[in-house]
Amino acid sequence: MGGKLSSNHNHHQHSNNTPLLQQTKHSNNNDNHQRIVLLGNTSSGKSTICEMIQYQKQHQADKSCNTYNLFYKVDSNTISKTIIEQILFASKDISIEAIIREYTNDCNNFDNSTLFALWNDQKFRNIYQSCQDSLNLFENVDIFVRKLKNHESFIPDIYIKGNSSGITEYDINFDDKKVTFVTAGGKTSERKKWNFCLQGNVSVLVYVVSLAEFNQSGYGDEKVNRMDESLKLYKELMTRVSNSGNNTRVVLLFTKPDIMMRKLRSYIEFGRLFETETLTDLSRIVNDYHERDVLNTIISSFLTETNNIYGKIPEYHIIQSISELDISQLAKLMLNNEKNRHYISNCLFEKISLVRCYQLVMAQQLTDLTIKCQL
Ligand SMILES: Nc1nc2c(ncn2[C@@H]2O[C@H](COP(=O)(O)OP(=O)(O)O)[C@@H](O)[C@H]2O)c(=O)[nH]1
Ligand SMILES: [Mg+2]
Repeated sequence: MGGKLSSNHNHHQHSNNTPLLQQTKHSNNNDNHQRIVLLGNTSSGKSTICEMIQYQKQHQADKSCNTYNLFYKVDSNTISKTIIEQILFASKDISIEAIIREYTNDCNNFDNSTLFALWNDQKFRNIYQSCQDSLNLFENVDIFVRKLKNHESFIPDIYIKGNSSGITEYDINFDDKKVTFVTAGGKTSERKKWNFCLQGNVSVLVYVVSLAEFNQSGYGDEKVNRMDESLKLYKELMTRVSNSGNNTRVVLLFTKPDIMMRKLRSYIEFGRLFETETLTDLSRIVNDYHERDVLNTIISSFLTETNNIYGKIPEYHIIQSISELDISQLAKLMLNNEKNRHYISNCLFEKISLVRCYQLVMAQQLTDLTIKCQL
């Protein structure tokens, strides 16, 4: 697993003696080679972002070619098998084996049809839900199953990805510009390689934070909260950037807003006090389940740290890394040097649903309703 695109990206060895965060020689819009470095905790979406950008570029370059096939490196049956095996391995619920045996006797041969059957079984879904966050299980099984059932063309391992290790470089051409996206694994054991990514020219340093990690524990360390860990790592990184004396462009990228919303709507507790002052850009975001309060609190904590250390507020964007629209907007913003715009994923501006309206009416909380028609 892990969805390695071996033909499209490279693993590199780096020497130890190049200075960190050298002032990039090409720092304006006319650069013909940029180096964009993405760092952040494990599972924050770094590889997904690079692969989605690479996929989109390839698709734009040759619309007639079946890009899905080029990127389709892992068969969906193999991914279904891995999903079931991981849930079986991770769960402490002894009934899981019996549930799986209701659908198959051959525990060496799970495939898509086994996953479809199990995913329809509420007992199996409950077990998955109960251990998902503590055991770092895949978060997009629902989307994966739905897309398979609808026979959609999609790259399965964009949604279900294993942890990456080492440094990976993706060379992508944007018109006359060559951009190298560099990422490194985010697990504790991988973080010492971050320095290598920062050697040499860095056009943009992107720090990626998953908004869904507020209730997750550190990878391999249950005592650590993953969001606190991300903030601590960010502080350390920013201190290094600041000490290097270079005016490196820093972008904070918040991912998984959809999963954050899903968690809050299932009444998973945020467990921290809300920041009272709301960032202007976030004021229009839905707040039925404190989505805006949570988002504002997380983002504000990162912005405050940057301001304390670096003396300025960095750019920030909120994207769903699996959304083609969000990815194309992000690529534009990073390459065009649009430093003052914050991109916020559309998924956070959901219109109020009929179900939610009904709930509000029943709770006598709906005091005013305006319906506008566009003819
Ligand atoms: N639903 C959803 N899933 C995401 C998002 N970003 C990343 N993922 C999923 O999170 C998992 C881990 O992402 P990955 O790119 O491997 O993280 P990395 O460890 O930072 O490289 C993958 O299965 C992605 O599909 C997002 O914004 N929304
Ligand atoms: Mg990765």
